[in-house]
Amino acid sequence: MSLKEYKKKRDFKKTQEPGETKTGKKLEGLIYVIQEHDASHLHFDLRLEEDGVLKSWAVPKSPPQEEGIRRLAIETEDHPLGYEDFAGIIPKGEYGAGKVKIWDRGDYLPLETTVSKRIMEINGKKMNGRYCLIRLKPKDPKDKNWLFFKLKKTNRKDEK
Ligand SMILES: [Mn+2]
Repeated sequence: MSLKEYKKKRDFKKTQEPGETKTGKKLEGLIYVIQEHDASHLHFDLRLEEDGVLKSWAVPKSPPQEEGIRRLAIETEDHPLGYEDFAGIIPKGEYGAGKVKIWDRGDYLPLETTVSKRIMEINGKKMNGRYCLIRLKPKDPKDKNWLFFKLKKTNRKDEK
């Protein structure tokens, strides 16, 4: 987990994005946020707190609010904690230039975490329930393409 790539891509004299991990008040759960990013292509940046950074995926289409919708999610560089509060304009000419809005936020509970798979309970306003992120080629940890979808609600009787 490193912010090297994140820092290399940005000029913090020009962009308002945070340069460092913001320390201070910590929310109860692990951070979950989706930022709508109107860059060269409109996309949605899913970020999940993990090991002191925000793991990040860019979702080119609207996030899967219902079961049965599968979205491509492209793994991107780790972002610093505190980035979940960022909304604003990244200036022209800078990396990711365009408008960033917070689309949804809340917290999440990891249920299963492996190199190529995440199952979690997301508690947001727009996204709620169990979700899965799975690498398209699970045997290739360098592959950046993941699938993101909502899992079926489990009935209590199935959990026995
Ligand atoms: Mn983005």
